[in-house]
Amino acid sequence: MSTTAIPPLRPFAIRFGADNATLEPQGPTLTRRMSDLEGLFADRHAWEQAVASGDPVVYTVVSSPVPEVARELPQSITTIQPGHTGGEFWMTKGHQHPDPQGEIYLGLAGRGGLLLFDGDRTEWLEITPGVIGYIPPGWAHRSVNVGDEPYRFLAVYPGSAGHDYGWVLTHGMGLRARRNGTGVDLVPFGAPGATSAHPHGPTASSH
Ligand code: M6P
Ligand code: ZN
Repeated sequence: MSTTAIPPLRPFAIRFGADNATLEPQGPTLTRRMSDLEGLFADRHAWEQAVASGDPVVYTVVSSPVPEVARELPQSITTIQPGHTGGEFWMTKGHQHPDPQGEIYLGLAGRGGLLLFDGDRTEWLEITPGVIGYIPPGWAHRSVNVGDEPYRFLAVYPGSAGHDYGWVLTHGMGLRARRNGTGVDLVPFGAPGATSAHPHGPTASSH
């Protein structure tokens, strides 16, 4: 099986291949390149240069066959490559759930951060292998690779939660994660040197 299953599903086991982040059975895979992250890095010029020089893959999302529909519980494995653009660590687009429901992330490999923003308060959780990050309903979430190796995590979320990317473009994420030597600087989202969150950003999309 390499496509999304149609309910009602029967109980089944999924084998996770830790070496290359495969799932068996496996559902759809999503690849996000630098060009897919328009309007998200503070330094637009650095982002344009990265797109022009190879448009690298920033992260991939491998899903199980469980569909994103009400009452089901889809899972996915996200792998964010190490890198930084304009001093900002490579990251996911980040999204809010249109239907405010919780989600969990379990660290599998590498060093990551989970940035959460409810429109007012911001939280930063360090996610390393074995750590579970809890995303409460109503908190937008973005993952960041703060290490030198691929950062990988398992996500489990309600099938009807949805993905609202426009919310992040409108509201930002409260903080940005910048590289500082071997460490991380968390700076205010609109700090000096940063452009606004979405001067030419894409519009909301469902994925
Ligand atoms: C995790 C889950 C997915 C999400 C993915 C990438 O695997 O939260 O639902 O799609 O991360 O994040 P984004 O959708 O923000 O690009
Ligand atoms: Zn989510």
